[in-house]
Order: sequence, then C-alpha cells, then structure tokens
Amino acid sequence: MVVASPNSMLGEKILPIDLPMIDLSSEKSMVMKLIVKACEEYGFFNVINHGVPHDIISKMEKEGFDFFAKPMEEKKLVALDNPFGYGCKNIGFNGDMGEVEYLLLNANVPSIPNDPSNFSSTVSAYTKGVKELACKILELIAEGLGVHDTSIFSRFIRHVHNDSLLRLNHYPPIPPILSNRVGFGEHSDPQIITILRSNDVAGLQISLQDGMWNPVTPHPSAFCVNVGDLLQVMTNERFVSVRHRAVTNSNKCRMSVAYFGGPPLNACIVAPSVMVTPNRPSLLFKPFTWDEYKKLTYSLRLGDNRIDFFRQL
Ligand code: GA4
Repeated sequence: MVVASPNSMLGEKILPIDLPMIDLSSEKSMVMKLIVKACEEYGFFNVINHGVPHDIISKMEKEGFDFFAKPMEEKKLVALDNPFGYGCKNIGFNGDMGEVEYLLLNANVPSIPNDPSNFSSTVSAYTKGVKELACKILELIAEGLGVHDTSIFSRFIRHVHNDSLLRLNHYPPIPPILSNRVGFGEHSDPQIITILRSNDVAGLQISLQDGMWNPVTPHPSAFCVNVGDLLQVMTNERFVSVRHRAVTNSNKCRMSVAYFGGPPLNACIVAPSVMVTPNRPSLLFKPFTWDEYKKLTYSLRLGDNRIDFFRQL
C-alpha cells in the first residue's frame, strides 16, 4: 500500500517498511544466511545482541546531545583539517545543503581539541565498539558468501591505515512550513559498511525503487547496518549500496551516529573470484583504489552516482 505522508516531497511515493532484525546471538550459519539475504534484498538491516555495551551507547548519546546543545560560537571552534570538524547545513564542498548540524571525525583519532569533558574518551570507546561490530559483520558476510578468506573485507578496516569516519548528525525539529525538510539529502555511502545508531526519532528513509521512499522505523537498542559502494563492488553487485536520506521531524530532535568503515587509501578494490558466477560471469567493475574513488566522490555532488564511473564497458 502506498500512503501519503507529511514526509513526502512532491511527486514521491512513500511506503514504510520494517527492516530485517537480526539477532547476532543466534546460531551462526543462520545469522550468516539472514545477513546475506538482507544485504541482497534491502542493503540495510538491524542488528541486536551486537556486543556493543549499552552504557557506551548511552554515554555517546549523552555526549552528542551535550555537544550540540553548546553555543554556536563554541561548536564552530571545532574546526579540524578538511573535511573534519563541526559543520552546519553545508555538506561536502560542492554546494549541498541540509537542515543538519554535524561533527565529522577521523575514526582513528576520534577526539576534539581542548576537550575538557568526557567527549573524546566516550567517542573512542564507542568507535572501538562499532569498529569491532563492523568487522564481525563483514566476516559473517564473507563466510556467508563462500569466500575462503573470511577476513577479506574486514582486514581493510582493521588495517592501521584504514580510512574510517565517525559522524554525529543532529537534526533540530523543523516545522514543515518553514523548510523542505531535507535533513541530509539522497545519497549512497561510499565506504565498505556503515553502522548507524539513532535515537528513537524517525527520519531515515531508504529508496528500494526509483521514485519511492521507504521510511525506516527507528529501534534505539539496535544498530542499523548498510552496504556501502565498495561492498557493492567487492560482491560484484550481489549486494547494492542503497540510496538513503534523512528527513527532519516537526517536533523532535533526531541525533544519529554513523561509523563508516573505509579501507586504506592505497587499497585495491576488486571482487574476489568467487563472486564471478554464472549469474555474473565477469567482473562488473574495473579495479580501482579507494584513493581514486574518494577523490571522485569529493569532486561530485552528494546525490551523484559515482560507482558507474568504474563499470566495465
Ligand atoms: C556521505 C556519507 C558520509 O556522511 C560522508 C559524506 C561526505 C561529507 O559529508 O563530507 C560527502 C558524502 C558522504 C558523499 C559525497 C561527498 C562526500 C559529502 C559530499 C557531497 C562523510 C562520506 O564519506 O561521503
């Protein structure tokens, strides 16, 4: 059933969905199958019993809200090397805007300068937890796909020179009459995998079909996991990096914390031979480095397609 919704922009169809909820404490072979199926069908899924301690998650949420509650002048002082630091409304370098303020950090140095509070230690503990979760999920994916070396994907983000990020997004309430309500516009995530947590306020929408948006029900005790562009390439498109966006809410603040697991800049991105099958009899993408992909990503707009630049002709 397609329903009209206040979150719908002109001409769009809205169809709420429930993402698969996967209990990581269930029997391993079943978990592997469910994750692979969810990645094929949705590119997104929720996980519970994920092993990230509850107190670390709630401290992260508290520190995040405390940070965004600070005066603008103070937040603006968190200016790190591009693209890191505090930002308000501007996304990337090519004119994209959204009703969002954020803090973008290097996941290997997840701290802010002159931090008198517990912020940096909380962010470090949180990043360590979600990185381990990302690696565990990538290992289950590799095994579920029948890849012999189950660390084939996770070793990129375990590498000392991994290029992973942590992003805190804060979406203040916006009455619909005042704005077009796009918090963070339509895009796919460029990296390998994303581990997202948000408070219990709705806002994430995914697009499983062109012109159709699927609002996702928030589950505050679960992590929402999604396939990034590089995992689409490394599975020879058995998985798809699904486009998504965040819309603002008219009366509640939404805060999300996303860990983007990325490889070292010089990593060569190519699907292992086991991903070449009768259904996909050749490699669909030319091999490239993350450095090449990242440079292209930052030269384009948020919603632009980048993966097609690397398709084999
Ligand atoms: C989308 C996913 C992550 O938030 C991000 C974003 C990055 C940024 O905000 O600096 C990008 C965007 C994201 C993709 C296209 C480029 C780069 C903004 C933008 C316009 C941190 C990332 O890695 O790619």
